[in-house]
Amino acid sequence: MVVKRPLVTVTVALVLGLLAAPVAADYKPEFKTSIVVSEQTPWGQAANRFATAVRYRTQGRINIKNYFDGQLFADKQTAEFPLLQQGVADFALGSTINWSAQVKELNLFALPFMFPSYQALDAVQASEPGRRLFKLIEQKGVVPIAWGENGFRELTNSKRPVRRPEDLQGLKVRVVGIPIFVETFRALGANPVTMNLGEMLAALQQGTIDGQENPIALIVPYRFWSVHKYITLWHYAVDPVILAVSAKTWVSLSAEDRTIVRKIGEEVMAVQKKEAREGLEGAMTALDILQRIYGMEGVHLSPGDVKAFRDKTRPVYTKWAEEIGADLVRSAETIVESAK
Ligand code: X2X
Repeated sequence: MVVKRPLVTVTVALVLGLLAAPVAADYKPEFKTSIVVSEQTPWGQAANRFATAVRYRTQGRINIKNYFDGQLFADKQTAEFPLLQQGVADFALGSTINWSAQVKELNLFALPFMFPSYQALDAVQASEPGRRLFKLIEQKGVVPIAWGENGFRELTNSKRPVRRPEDLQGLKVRVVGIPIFVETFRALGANPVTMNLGEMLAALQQGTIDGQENPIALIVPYRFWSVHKYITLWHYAVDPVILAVSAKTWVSLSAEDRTIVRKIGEEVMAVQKKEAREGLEGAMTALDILQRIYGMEGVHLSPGDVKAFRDKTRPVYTKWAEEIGADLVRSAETIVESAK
């Protein structure tokens, strides 16, 4: 009898374990992924790869449908994160800008002129600040899987080449509706207007705004070149993308499926990051294409030019470093310094 008891316990546990693991029939027929941008962007393509690979590797147990162009949140991009918290969206490939409305520490990436290079960004994401940000997201009911990228945000406009803060004077520039961007553009003398992406695309066609700021990777799919002749390469903010899953969805998956999803997510986002940087390192072929094929005029800033923008926006940086958390910002600054 004494010998048999552990065996019985193991058997019961096994049976319970098997019963507890969800099987295909337990899952809902459709898992939703939220994406603010269109299918033609590097994020959009990554979302398609993720959905296809997850469906294939789970033998159809997890059937993901992608909702592009902010369909799940009706273009109100700062409302994407709550959808993940509620489980209305199961997954998202979301911009840290849009999620900073709920996770204020994500404003780290929007601090003006904080990140000088991809190396500095990668180093911050891979070490303590990056891990802390993932933990903060997780504490809010969303499980981050991997970092991806929209890119360094550059300025385009229809009026004139922008090389100095004075050139921005009075320019009506669309920004995403987060306070740090509004304050940064005001500090530079521009006239920032907040709009969601869909509204901005309409406004660009109607000519009601003079400028906008987005990474080069979005300029071709969104045809910004057809309305804005000038682009200033100033890397004033960076825009990581995070692939994440609602904690509600996560706990509903079997351990086996969670492992599959995590692995595919990491693989897909590593490729996505590479693609988002394609043609942007070294020789800047992406800019060549914008200039030669699409007729844009690029303004490269010298270190002295960047300093003028940096100096003007310093009060915004200082204020937001406090909001984000002095410790987190200091830790990121130290890593940036040594990774430059
Ligand atoms: O709305 C934008 O500018 C975009 C697509 O870059 C973001 O979602 C932050």
